[in-house]
Amino acid sequence: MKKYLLLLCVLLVMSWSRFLRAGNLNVVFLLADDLRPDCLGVLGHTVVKTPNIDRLCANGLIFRNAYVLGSNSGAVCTPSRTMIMTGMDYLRHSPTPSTLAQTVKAAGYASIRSGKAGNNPSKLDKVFDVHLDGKTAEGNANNIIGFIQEHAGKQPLFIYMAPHEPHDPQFAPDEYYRMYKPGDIPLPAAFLPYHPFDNGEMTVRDEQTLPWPRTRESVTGKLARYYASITYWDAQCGRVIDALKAAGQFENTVFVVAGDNGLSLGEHGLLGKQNLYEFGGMHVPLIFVGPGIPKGQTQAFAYLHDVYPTLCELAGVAIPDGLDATSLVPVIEGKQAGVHPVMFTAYKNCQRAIRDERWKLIRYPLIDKTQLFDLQNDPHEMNDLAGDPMYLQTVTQMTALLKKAQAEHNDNCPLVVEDPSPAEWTPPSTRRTQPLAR
Ligand SMILES: [Ca+2]
Repeated sequence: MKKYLLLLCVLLVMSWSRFLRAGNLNVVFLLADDLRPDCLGVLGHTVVKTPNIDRLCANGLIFRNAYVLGSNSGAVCTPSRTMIMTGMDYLRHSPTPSTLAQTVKAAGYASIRSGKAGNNPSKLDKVFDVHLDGKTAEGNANNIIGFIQEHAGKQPLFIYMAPHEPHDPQFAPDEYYRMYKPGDIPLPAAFLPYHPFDNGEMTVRDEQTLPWPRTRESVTGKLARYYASITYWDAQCGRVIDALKAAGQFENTVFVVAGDNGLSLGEHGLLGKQNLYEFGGMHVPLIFVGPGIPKGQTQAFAYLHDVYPTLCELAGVAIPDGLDATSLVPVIEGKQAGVHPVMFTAYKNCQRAIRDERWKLIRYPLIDKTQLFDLQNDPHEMNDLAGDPMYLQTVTQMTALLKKAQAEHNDNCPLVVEDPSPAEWTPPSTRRTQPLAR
């Protein structure tokens, strides 16, 4: 009898310590707005300065191939952030069983979202215990630091910092603008003055933030502001990290650093996120840091909204049944090389793409055009192989994979239309030099 009582006590202590560990991990989600998948020092960028994120992520796991699934609107931020919060694919249109904020709240977390308002349905923001728009990265950091000081140690914290930066107009105080000289900044690898054909979204808002043709001066000027805004954002992330350290909460916190979508900034003659190039709209930075997370890099494919179940699993919170997103923890723990065999991305009804480890196919149904790139030898997609008879079989295979992915994602966008438009396009004559309003 004594033996059984002892066993019972041991079991109780074990489950209690498990509960404590699970319940005590804070979650800090640092989501930048329009941060490219290469624009952090820790990702190998040679110009932009991000010392705080670099220090944090030096011990983290970098997902090199993370993507937003796609967008049904030019404002890619909105479906992206909605997918993050719901864990659901935007193409399926099914309701979420529970939002990320609802899930952590039910698990006993104190939660704050401080960031750009109106970037996702406000009903998703209202679930957070505190939801604020701090207007700038500094204002948002201030909100979050106050929240840490008030709640740290009393409840586990869920912090979602989602400021406006570095989205145009690429805000930063002057001291940051002074750090970057356009003349010192190299042009993007795939720079072109014009995009060579009509991708279905040539004159959307983002594309009008510089005149045509794109020039060295205009693009490097924009890049200088963009890098300044990133460095400013990084400094504010550093203040939040310091506040966690001061509160004794840094060691038991899981961090995720990510961007809500990519940005072209001169690649292929484009500026915005309304395209499916690798250095375009959907490819994003994604890094996890925290207890039990190994240091290194993975080429495993990830969807940005996989962050939802992944954070739950890392923090010890039960993942709700019925999410479309997939936990990346098997990759993080080294138990699986990947959870998505290929990566499918979509933009409105004018662009679809599929990639595997080597090949990338982009289909433009409205102009009956296909591109094929060998990403191993041409990571910036400068050499379209689709018209080369040598690659006919690869185009056929990748198109079959694209159709299969469409079926899996409940995507009914036709890949062939009856009366395709001409691929040629002429830039408008507007000479807009000032950034448009946000
Ligand atoms: Ca965005």
